[in-house]
Amino acid sequence: MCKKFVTILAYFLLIKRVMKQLKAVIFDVDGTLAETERDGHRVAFNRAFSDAGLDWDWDEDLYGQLLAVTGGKERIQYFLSHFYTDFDYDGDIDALIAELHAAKTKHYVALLESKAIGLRPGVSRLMAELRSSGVRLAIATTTTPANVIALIKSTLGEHALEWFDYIAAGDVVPAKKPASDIFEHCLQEIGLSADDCLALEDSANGVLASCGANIPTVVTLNNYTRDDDFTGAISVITHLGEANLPCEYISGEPINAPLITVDVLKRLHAHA
Ligand code: XBP
Ligand code: MG
Repeated sequence: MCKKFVTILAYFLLIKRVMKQLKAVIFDVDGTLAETERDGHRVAFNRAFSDAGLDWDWDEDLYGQLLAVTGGKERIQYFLSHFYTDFDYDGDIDALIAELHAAKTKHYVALLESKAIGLRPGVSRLMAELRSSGVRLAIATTTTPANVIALIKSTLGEHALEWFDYIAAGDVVPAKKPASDIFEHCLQEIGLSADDCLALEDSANGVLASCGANIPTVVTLNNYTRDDDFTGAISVITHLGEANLPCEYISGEPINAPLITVDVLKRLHAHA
């Protein structure tokens, strides 16, 4: 009786795995599509501070610490509450933060328009492969929608905005990553369950968010996130890889390939 039950359960699990289909890949933006933080967002924040007559200067190390908090407005708040507690301001601090952030967004978009930042290895290649295999694309990010649009336009061209079924970004949900809200919102908009999708992330906060929404997740780490805790991710690799620049496996399910292709993603997804 017990043996029969185990056999049925084994068949059930096998069928479930065979029937599991990768229908969409949900991309994070900052750190995953492009290395935008150090030479993009950080620079834009500093320009906005300087325009406002503030002597705040976020150097590369400080910015790495500030990345513990997602969202630009939230990051400025975190800076004031944890790093510059002596800041004395008589006016409405929330209004000041909102103004600084709006100015920062303008500087950031201008930086992208000047082509200051390109995509990470393999991003464009993988997107093209996914599209020709019929796997849908979506985005789930903490960053402001204008930033995502500017990045896609400046790197892939305006037409590429149509490649994405949905772009979930910024304040569209009340709680940013590591909360799972942005991924849950994205799933709802694209009409798929977590099991049908795979998320590509670069940070611990991102993995907490995607795994919190039960989406199998692969990580491409970067300089700011290489020491992050990626518990819950299927695999961690250096980047997606190009023909002349193979990716390196870091941890989790082995990749056994120089490039992250649609087939590799399907295999990882099936194992999740
Ligand atoms: C990264 C973020 C963002 C950007 C700044 O988001 O945390 O806050 O650093 O963008 P993700 P804003 O990794 O989810 O793409 O200033 O527009 O918030
Ligand atoms: Mg990220």
